Amino acid sequence: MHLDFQTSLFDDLDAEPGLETLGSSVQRTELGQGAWVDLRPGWVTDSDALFERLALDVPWQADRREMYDRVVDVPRLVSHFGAHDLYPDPLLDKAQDALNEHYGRPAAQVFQTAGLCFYRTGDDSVAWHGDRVGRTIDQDTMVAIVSVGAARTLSVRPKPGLGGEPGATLKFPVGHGDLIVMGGSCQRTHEHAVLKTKQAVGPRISVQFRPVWPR
Ligand SMILES: O=C(O)CCC(=O)C(=O)O
Repeated sequence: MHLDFQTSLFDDLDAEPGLETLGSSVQRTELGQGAWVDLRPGWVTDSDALFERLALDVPWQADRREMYDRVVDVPRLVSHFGAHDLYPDPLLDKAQDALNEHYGRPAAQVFQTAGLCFYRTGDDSVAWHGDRVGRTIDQDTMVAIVSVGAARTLSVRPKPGLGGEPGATLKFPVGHGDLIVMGGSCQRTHEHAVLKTKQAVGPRISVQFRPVWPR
């Protein structure tokens, strides 16, 4: 698939991306009902270079999905790497290892898959949802998301009917190497979205690390 994006928006694309520490630089926000969000701004260094590598090297797919009585385009490009797949960039292996070490995951819950989304413009989005990894098991779990490229807002709110302040939406602008981790009951009690925006925004790629869960 040909991707048209302006590399001139970014600088130092020959730099080698790396990872800062996690530790005490991770800031936790409690959401209530046992849900929380951790934020580690700027976790990936030289993240524009990682953006470019992923944009060019990942086998992006334009999916279509049944919605009511129609089949519609999924408004973003996607790619998925399962537990036995080779990740498209060695930095993703390093990031996954660092996350597993930092969060000390039990064997059944180690991060071992990566789902990637490419939001080309403000028209690309993902609607309100809780991830299946949390909906199909009644245990707490974690989804860790690394964002590169331009910042987009990841919104998180309590699920309708599950208590919490109606309209209590928290907004996390994530891009440029930021890490956000949704944990605890977050996938069961809350939902999240990257909503469309009319603002002129650059392209963003997100990498979501998840455990393997029973279907
Ligand atoms: O791009 C993101 O940060 C969120 C992606 C997401 O929620 C999903 O793919 O389920």
